[in-house]
Amino acid sequence: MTILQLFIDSTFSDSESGNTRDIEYPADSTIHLTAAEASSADAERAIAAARREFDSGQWRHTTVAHRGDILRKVARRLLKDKETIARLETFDTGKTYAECEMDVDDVASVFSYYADQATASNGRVVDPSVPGISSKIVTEPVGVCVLITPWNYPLLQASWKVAPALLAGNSIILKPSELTPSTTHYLVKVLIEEGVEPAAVQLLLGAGADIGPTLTESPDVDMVSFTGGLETGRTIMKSAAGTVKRVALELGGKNPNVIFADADLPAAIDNALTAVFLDSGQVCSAGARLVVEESIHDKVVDELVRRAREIRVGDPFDSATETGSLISSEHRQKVHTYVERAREQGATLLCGGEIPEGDLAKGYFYPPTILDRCDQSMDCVHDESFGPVLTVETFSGDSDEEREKNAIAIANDTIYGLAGAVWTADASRAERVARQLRHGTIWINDYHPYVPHAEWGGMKQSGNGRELGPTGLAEYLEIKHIWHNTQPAVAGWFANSEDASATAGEANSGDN
Ligand code: TXE
Repeated sequence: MTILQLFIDSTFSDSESGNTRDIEYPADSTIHLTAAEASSADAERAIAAARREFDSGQWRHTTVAHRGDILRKVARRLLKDKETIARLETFDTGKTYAECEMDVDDVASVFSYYADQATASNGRVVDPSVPGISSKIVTEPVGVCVLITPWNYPLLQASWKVAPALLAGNSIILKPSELTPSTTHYLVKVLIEEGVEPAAVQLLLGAGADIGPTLTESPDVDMVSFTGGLETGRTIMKSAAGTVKRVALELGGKNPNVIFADADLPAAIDNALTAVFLDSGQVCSAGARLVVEESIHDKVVDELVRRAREIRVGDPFDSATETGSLISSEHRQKVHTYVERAREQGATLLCGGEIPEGDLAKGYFYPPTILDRCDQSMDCVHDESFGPVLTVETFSGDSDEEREKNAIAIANDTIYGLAGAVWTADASRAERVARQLRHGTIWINDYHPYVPHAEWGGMKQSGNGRELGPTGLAEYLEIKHIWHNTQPAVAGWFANSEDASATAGEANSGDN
């Protein structure tokens, strides 16, 4: 069986301890791969190698155009290897092969987008209006960047960090989820083969909790960019505080999908299904909270239930399958516990909510589940269950203004702030609501699309910083102001400055 190795100091190797981890195919719980399990000693070696490369190596001194060219080659190569990569991703995640193929397209677009950014100038000249002064703002790479990614979109999440970090000239240490190492390992090989300086890339595999503190506390690491759960994000932020390193966090969401009575209902209902059940709900921006106007509740919910029951859950490689399995037995249990607790707390289960038996019993499948008559007192409404579970809340009011105000209040009633949507035929209401929702991405009459050109990230406890777009590159750049006095002169601030000037004058004439 293949053993995936770490990549440290330009060499693929086992971990120092020799420890390994078996990787499951979540759709049938068989082991399909073994991966090296990094220890703190491996993390120390990776940090030292990355530091050495950044302080005295070549990558940061190559031209940005050169680095952009390499990113473009990486994009082309990923598309060429799409089938292989999509298979690896399916085996690691249990999501459908069709979705994994689309993910590779998205990953290639991210590399292409940042390749294009190589021509965008980040510097600027400042005119301080002082004779003899040249003043300019330049950008430089941040340094050694630790990039920690989760299991739901393994390669895509990696690409959002790797492409801008490398374009900026940083040294990177990649740490994918211990559950889904394959495609990130593949990416590292592609990066090296397509021309990235090997010393600028380190790959650590294994559990984050074990090597995390070594990475996040190290004074030799300048930045941590993390995508994952809220609790882990809090831990990382605290442990990075000791060295005041730059931290970028994307910590998921509890995203409201608001439907007003005047919306195009067939479109709203169809998209509400994709919003929450795509990739079995294991999506940070999943529209897991339906916030629907009371007057259309029955119509919308009846249709959602009918359609949810028809969603084909099963073999990820079968082209008829619409959604695959959850990532692990542990995660499925977590999702199921949220559903059971919601029922105890008063929610009405309309469909799903049972761990499947029969053909699906070998894998970690969970059916599309809808919980009606929910409110904020229920754990499944305020916590991220991260599974195929839709909670339904309603809003009403005596006037248009009151209904709008109530919908906004419910949609904002969460500690998270990643994404949300509003469905209405009234364009001015759509704009008003969109501006008042405290979430980093708002879709109007749509759900889920994103483009690499547009920033992605969260408000409130969904994190800080932004990925994608120009801001996604700025995260990996330091800004430096260079003030150049081309006619240096005595400043004359302190009392003996005239003497200093005279002394300097004498010295100068002596020289002559
Ligand atoms: O994530 P973790 P888990 C949410 C979702 C899910 C919950 C927990 O609600 O149920 O998080 O999932 C590494 N220092 N999201 O436990 O632990 C870990 O190895 C440094 C939302 O799988 O956050 C992996 O590489 N790193 C999310 C990465 O962190 C540490 C996507 C994410 O794992 C670490 C996935 C530590 N102390 C889950 N502990 C999103 N925002 O899209 C763990 N890691």
